[in-house]
Amino acid sequence: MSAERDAAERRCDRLWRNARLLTLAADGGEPRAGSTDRAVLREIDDGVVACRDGVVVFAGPREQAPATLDAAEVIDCAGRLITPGLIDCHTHLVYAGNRAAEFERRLAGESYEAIARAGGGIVSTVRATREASEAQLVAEALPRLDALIADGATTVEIKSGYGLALEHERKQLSAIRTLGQLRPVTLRSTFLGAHAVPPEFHGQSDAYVTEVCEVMLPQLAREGLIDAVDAFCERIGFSLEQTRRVLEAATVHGLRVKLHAEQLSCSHGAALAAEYRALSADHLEYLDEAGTAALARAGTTAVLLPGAYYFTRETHLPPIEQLRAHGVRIALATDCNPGSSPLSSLLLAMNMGATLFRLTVAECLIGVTRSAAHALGMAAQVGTLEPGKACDLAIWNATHAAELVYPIGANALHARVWRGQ
Ligand code: DI6
Ligand code: FE
Repeated sequence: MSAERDAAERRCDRLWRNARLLTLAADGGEPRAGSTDRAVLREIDDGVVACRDGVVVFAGPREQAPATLDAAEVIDCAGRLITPGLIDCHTHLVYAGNRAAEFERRLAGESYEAIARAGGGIVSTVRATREASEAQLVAEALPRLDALIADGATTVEIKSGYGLALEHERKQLSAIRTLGQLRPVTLRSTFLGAHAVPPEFHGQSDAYVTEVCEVMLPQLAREGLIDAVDAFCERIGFSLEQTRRVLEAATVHGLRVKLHAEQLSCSHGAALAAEYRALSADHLEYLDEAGTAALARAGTTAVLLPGAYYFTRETHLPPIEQLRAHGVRIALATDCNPGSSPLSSLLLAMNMGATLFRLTVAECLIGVTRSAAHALGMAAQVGTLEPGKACDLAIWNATHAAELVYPIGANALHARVWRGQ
């Protein structure tokens, strides 16, 4: 190959210079390792990021950049902070209607669980979602997705679970695929057929689980609409045995699993999730030590959802110290949904993670990037600024990570880059 041609091929599409980088590269270690946030976040004062074909080819200190590094477009960041694009690894943002009336009932004293038992809650959103067309679902979801994008999200997971019948689950999952074509963002769809028992199966939850496992899951998997499978293991959701059937069916179809576990009670879902090598176990307010140890052994990520904790006025904290002590990877997400967490800001989720759960700044930032990527099985593609990963960046009007976490309702995003654009 001629030197000229070699140089042309090496030329990058775009290069960001004069930036403070938080690469979050995994060799910085986990935030609980006792080192400073600066070391854990792999902070670089005078950094450069270079991108070719949507992929990072260099991210590091200017003085270590190859002398030949050159790009068609060079962007001066004027000292701004660059982090990996943010990842929301747990949302239910495709649904119709809202639950403002239920919110008012809760203000008057009814609990989230009592309303669900009385036929409200998730099932009321199921009614509205079944009545909506796919186009309506897309139109209602877009402002929520746009809000996440506006504060730096470049990857978002979205669950089904408000259709609870083949055609309606398909409509929700297909709306997720459509959203991914409408916006510059990477979307992952999770099938949550076992979210609640639909009215037509009232009193026959086992029969509904059979429908989920033997009809809905196989068919929707064949149609290529499912990236992972989730279930709500809870006394108002599905029992441990029913949940096991769902995780088993997913595994048989070659799909990775996630689980809503120990949100309202210790139902031992986390240990079950670990048994199925789940990507994540989510919520975890009532997680016990045996469940924590199981997550650690399985390498399952703990996804904490402070928006739901806040909005349902939960008072039982997830066992943060125990998760740290066992070395469980911690991610943070919005849980964006109409009933327990009408939150569409990862910046606010980080602030709540710090104020409500006492997570450190590094834990919060890693929680919405590197660990969130693990929770989606995407750690090889996104979540840190390293060569070979997608060039998904968030560029902030800020100089230190804490400036992203401490404000309430402010958005310091200067620019967002998805796949180099
Ligand atoms: N746990 C939650 O917090 C959401 N789903 C779940 O399993 C709530 C969904 C809703 O209330 O609509
Ligand atoms: Fe959820």
